[in-house]
Amino acid sequence: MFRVANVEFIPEFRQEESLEFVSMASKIQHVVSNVYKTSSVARLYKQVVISDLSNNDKGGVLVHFWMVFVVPQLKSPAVCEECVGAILRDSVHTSLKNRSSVGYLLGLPVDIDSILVNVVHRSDYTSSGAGSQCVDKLHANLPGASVPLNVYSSWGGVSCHVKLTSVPGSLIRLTVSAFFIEPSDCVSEALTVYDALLPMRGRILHRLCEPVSSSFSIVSTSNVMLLSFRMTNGNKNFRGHFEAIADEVCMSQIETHLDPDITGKIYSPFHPSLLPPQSSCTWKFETPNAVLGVALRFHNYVLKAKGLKGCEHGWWKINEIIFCGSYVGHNTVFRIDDHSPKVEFRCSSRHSVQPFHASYSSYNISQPCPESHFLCSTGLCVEKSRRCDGLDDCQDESDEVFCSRPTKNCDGHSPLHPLFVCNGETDCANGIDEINCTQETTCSAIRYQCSIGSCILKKNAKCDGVRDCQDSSDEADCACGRPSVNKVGSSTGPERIVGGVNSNEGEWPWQVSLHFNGNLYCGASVLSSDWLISAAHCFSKERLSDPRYWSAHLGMLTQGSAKHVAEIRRIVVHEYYNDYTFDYDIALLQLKKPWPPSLGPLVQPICLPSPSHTVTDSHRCWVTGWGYRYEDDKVLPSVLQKAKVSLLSQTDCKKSYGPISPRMLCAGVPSGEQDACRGDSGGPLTCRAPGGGRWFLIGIVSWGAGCGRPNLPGVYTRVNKFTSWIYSHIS
Ligand code: 4AZ
Repeated sequence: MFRVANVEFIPEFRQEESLEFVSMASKIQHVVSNVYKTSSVARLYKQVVISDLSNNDKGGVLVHFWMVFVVPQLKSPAVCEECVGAILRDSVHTSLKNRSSVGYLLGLPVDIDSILVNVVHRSDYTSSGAGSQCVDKLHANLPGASVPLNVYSSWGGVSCHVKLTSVPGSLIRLTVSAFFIEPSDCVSEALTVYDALLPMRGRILHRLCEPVSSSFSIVSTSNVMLLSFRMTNGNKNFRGHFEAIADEVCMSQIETHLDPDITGKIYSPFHPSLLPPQSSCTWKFETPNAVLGVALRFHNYVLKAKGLKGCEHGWWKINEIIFCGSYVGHNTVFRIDDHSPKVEFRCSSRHSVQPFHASYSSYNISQPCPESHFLCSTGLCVEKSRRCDGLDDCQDESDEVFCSRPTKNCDGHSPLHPLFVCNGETDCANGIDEINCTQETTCSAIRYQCSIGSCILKKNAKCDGVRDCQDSSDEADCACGRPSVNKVGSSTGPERIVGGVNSNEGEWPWQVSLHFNGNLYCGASVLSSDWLISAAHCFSKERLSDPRYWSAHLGMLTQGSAKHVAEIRRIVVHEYYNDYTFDYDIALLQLKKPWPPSLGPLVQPICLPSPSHTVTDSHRCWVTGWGYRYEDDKVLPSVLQKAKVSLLSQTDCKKSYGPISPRMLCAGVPSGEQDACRGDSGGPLTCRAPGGGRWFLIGIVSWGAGCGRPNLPGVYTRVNKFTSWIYSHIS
């Protein structure tokens, strides 16, 4: 698109059929055509179509157009996005004298700064152009007046484009009240919202591929928006509305109260709408006196000092120091030890992101937490008595690291440390740590919760072959984690991989090899007949998130000999996954079709641990995969490798890597000899209780410093932190 200056916008320009549109469009078409027909890509250029004329508050007319280039594969570098844009830009003759950005493009006054050329998928432009099944244009004339917008698939709409415009200077807020579709690959059923009038790839505000039942809204960065609907036949529909809204200047002066219990709130721009791709805010705080600072309590967001990498979810400048924001699944408190700080927030992301808010209050700089409280790294204050009690009160385990090993009070005079209670291992010679384990007790993260809601002390009650819950729920859904072949430990091949050996057929029936474009890319594990679990980082880049490129090889020992190859319907990446820190590195994959039950012995789900599941020293843990055997290996093994590893405490893991999140778990051996490596990512770390218990998925291969290095263990996603997230998607 570009802006033509010195032309007055008239409402007729909104109608493609009007004489005014046709006359203006043909003039522009002629100019653009001439530019490309006399350019270096003349032979590849086919046509230009002016699709829309709109106006913004800069004056003149914004021209939205698409062009077709037919490009033999060999010549594709000549028609890159930047090159095609540069041809147009270079053809605009500007005069250095009048310092304006408007120049002349074959006589047409064009604003050179407004030129934007974006590559579009062929399938996207055909549906917006002549071949489209429905194109609708809606205009919001009055700020604040809501325009209803409903789309049904019985329109026959396999693909429908709805173009929204609003008065110049305003923005568009789209509210999605409900969207009923079949969750799938994000291609056949999806709503893509563009920050443009054409489906420009670089201008996607938001993409909806899952059904929506609670309302939310999206704000554009100008007065245009395009909705691209794809719905298959059936009872699919969209309900919502849009309106023109005024741009927001997010800036305020805030005086906090003397009483720290009196709070106020700050919000991300356009809250509770999603945060638009380019946004900024400035808050200037003032506390009643110099001994009071400002505390910001976020609901699911955290500020951390900026590291070497950039900031993914917001950039904060607080009294000239830079912090990065990211989303987390818990509260955090950020304290600024200054009585009049200036807090600047800036976000420039590719898409709209989740909104955030924080409550602010004064706090006593010399004593952030009340008497007898401990200050967590998350900024929360917890009672000192909760330090080293085995429970993650701080939400980041900062109250549970660097604890001395608890003493065993086996004499029965003082309470036993929760670590020893009912963990399946006799820690006290008199056995008192393992008695009355099925008695009902108050619930907490370290206790097993039965389906009826009551909790018992036995940590690993799930699928252990003993009915512990009154409702027997601990022994339901236990067709998992029991391979028919059980020869773990026997070596059937030469020592190789990072300290691994060849596995046996049927030994790891939940192991999956995930292939991207036909090549091994990651591992995964079978959770059920149609769900797999893997690591989010396997799918984090644009093409990697498209399920159509992936296939899952099940029941396989040697590459190429899978018992079953499955296609993927959809990929669910955790919403808090952080590409910089690898926090929340977990993803679920739904298969297009369930694998046949006849694969039974060679394909089988792994058991999911309950949140209270605890791995003790007597458990045996193995990591498996077809990844590299040395850090700088060049060839992948063809036979599935297995390596025995031990779990490290969070304290020891931090000694190697510094800050790691509670969602991470380290495993390895001190020498480093046994480890996971590139290609193993997403695959399982499974552990089993002694005495023929079932295998549980304890970790997902995530990251590490190199492979097989001493004192640098492999880092895994801690699966029992995600039990309810997993069930919320797969059941
Ligand atoms: C990787 O690049 C990777 N040594 C996986 C695991 C480890 C290192 C790297 C752990 O996928």
